[in-house]
Amino acid sequence: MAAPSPSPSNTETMLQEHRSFPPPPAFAAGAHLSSIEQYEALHARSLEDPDGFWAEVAADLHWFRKWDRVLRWEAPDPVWFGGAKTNLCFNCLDRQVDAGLGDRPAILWEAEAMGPDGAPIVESWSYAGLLEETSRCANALKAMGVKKGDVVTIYMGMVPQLAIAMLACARIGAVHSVIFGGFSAAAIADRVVDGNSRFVITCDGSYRRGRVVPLKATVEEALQREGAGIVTDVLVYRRTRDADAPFTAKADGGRDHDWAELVHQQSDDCPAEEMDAEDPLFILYTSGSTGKPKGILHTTAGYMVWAYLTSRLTFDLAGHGDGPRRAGRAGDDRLPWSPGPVDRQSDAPVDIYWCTADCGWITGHSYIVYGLLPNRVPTLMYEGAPDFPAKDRFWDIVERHRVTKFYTAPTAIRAFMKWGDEHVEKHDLSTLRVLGTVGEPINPEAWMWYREKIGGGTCPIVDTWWQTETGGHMLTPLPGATTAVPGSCGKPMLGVSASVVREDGRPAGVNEGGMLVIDKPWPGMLRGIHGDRQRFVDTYWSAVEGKYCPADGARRDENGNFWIMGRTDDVIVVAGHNLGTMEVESALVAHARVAEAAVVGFPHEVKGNGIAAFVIPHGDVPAPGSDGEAAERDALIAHVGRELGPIARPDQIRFTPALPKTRSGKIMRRLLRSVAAGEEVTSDVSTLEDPAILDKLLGR
Ligand code: 6R9
Repeated sequence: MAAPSPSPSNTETMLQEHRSFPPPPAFAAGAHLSSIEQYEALHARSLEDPDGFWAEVAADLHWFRKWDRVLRWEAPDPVWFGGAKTNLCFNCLDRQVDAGLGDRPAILWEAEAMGPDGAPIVESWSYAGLLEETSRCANALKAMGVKKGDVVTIYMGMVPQLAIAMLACARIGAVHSVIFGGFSAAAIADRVVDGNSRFVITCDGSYRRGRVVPLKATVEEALQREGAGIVTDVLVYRRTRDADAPFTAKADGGRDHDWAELVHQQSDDCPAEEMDAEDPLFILYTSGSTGKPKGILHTTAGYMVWAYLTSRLTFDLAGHGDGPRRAGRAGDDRLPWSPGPVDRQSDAPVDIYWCTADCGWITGHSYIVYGLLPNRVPTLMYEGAPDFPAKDRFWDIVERHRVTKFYTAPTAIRAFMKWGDEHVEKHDLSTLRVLGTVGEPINPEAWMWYREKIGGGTCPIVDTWWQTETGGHMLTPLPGATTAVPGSCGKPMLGVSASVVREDGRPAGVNEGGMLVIDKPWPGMLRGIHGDRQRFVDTYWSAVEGKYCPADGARRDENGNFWIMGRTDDVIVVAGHNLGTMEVESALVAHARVAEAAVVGFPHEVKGNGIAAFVIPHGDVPAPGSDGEAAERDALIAHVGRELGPIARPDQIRFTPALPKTRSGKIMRRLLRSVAAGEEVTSDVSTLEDPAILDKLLGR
């Protein structure tokens, strides 16, 4: 692995970021964690006494049987809450119904299209309503032959039935494998084969910018592929009622079942399976890597506790029946965020939480469904695109639903910036209290825009660093306790010990770039790559003995804040100096003319590597070969030189109307590297959101 080697120049060329934003005092006063001292004390305790700490956290949730031992650790295989029996679906739904909160809103859903009267189509699902439909769906799965431990593939649009399908699997101990509804037939087939999955839940179609995406037809195509014929049963939720969607009923010799028939003829009584703590919960395939997809495995109890706690702290959540905050409770030695017994009469405000991710990604698993429902916080699901029917759709949703906590990706924020402030200014966003970002480094300019334009200049921003593999937040500001710095993902979550090391595994100095490693086990950690033990060990556990290596470059500053420098393979070594692609991108985006930038290295005769920047300008792309283009290029090169030092001056600048992104919003750097190097593009472009972008980049 090409880790950024220690080099003083690394620090010299770092973008200097001096702005910092402590929690607003009024916010901190009412927060679960309200000072840096409190965070530090709890963080120290969580590492010194993990057994005691996690036992207290876990006590907020329901267990059929308590654990014998909190943690048994033999790297890389932890046993968390060994001996315990629990069920995540039970903790999401039954627990709330049993506490008398069954009628409260659990999932709020908004369709992409407006209704015939021009008004938005909204559904509010209560805990009781969800429990009923989930139990029916779980019984339908059983009727199809699904047993505990079977892998069920889910390929759906963002409809409530997607969350219901996930919860139904968790209820009966089936292992779901959710595939993003924008993926191809080949991607489905690969995952079905790798997971040996004989069951699929899908929709006839989904809506995207008013058009129907033919999900069922894509599933059919996938099942024709080699090996994928193992699928015996497909449950189809008819969302679009598209007559073209292929459907051959099982009874007629096909595989298909209609949700409206099979699910709705089931009983709504389906007791939750008592799962062992380490029973598999789900597999989620990570995208972006070449070769065979990696099926990341998460298990029941640890993931549940981790999703619950990280949601609660990062977003400072207040749920139904929580009652007053700790500040209002005298003589109480529970952990400060613990809601304690349900207070049904409580009139304390409840959050309305919205994460704009898709359930096909880990962010949707942990921060739409599994972290929010056990916190009893209404979680909003939106079906469609951010610019449909107009570019203010998100802000319209925030205003109408009175959203208090909002979580999105930097790439979306940069798009909003580019679309113009007028779409934001039309709406009252004053209900917002915490803003989050995830998925890639956020450049300080976008961070400041997010804070000013969306957060009214007051909302704390949480830049959360984590991965599919980590199950939940690992490094993040905590909105009431830590001072946020634009571009930094803050400090380790409670229970997380993180450090930056040199290639030989020894600790890096302050502000010295190196490899990020996680030193100790945490409850939400991956338990393996499905069916590939060796790859699991090689990928994550071999760089530094006994430590988890996420393959991200990072540095830690003098205040203990972490800065992600991009994947370790994104670091460019230019004439012996390490440059994070992120630093150069941030410098470019700080220029008034630049909306978005992506930077990669390319082989350079003299410097080893040169820097190539792909730039989306505000307004028009300058005409290729024109004097105007040359002048703009020179201006940007000089600007980066001023910001970061001469070593960071890009060797190539290419103006482009768009960047190649995966459907999860990550820039496809290997493709840009090929373009910059003037090579033929041989990398797989099947996961690109818009394959036509490649032609634009190549001037075709
Ligand atoms: C949750 C998610 C993981 C990779 C990760 C890192 C990048 C995620 C980030 C971030 C900088 C952040 N990443 N969050 N980089 N700052 N706040 O995105 O999971 O799809 O598995 O991607 O994304 O490089 O290693 P996943």
